[in-house]
Amino acid sequence: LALRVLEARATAVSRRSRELLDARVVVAAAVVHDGRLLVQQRAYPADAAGRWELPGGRVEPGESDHDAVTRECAEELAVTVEPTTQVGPDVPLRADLVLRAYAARLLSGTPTPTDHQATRWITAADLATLDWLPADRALLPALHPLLPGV
Ligand code: 9L3
Ligand code: MG
Repeated sequence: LALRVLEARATAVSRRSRELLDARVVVAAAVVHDGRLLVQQRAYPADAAGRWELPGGRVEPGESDHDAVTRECAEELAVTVEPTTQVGPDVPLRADLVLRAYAARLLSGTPTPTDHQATRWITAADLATLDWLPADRALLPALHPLLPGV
């Protein structure tokens, strides 16, 4: 009996570790161009509408983080970007979902929102003034050094 109890516990522990390892990723792009950061204003859902975020979205099964950054920026903004290194920490969105930002270079296009209320190119001084989504706000200390000082 003791052995079966131990086995059951081991199964529960390994299921939990698999859940943590499988945490899904939402990527975000920190596109800096001419000393400004590209941000966009959400249109939905209601509690996020009007608030600002880095462009991005969920990584699809089998897709790399970098490919997801490029795809999301093409879909949401009609621009071509090249992602590079991660910026800041993984920020928990929910128990099974994290937000992961990557620095990215603008290769071509003019940002044109397809799914958002607005886009803006902001300066370091603007960072503190926007009404950010909470997860994106956690990235501000890591975003600040990407922009020229004021
Ligand atoms: N999210 C938060 N900050 C961001 C992005 C791109 C996304 N910079 C959150 C909002 C949603 C979830 O991640 O709850 C999925 O993002 P999307 O597919 O709605 O863009
Ligand atoms: Mg999105």
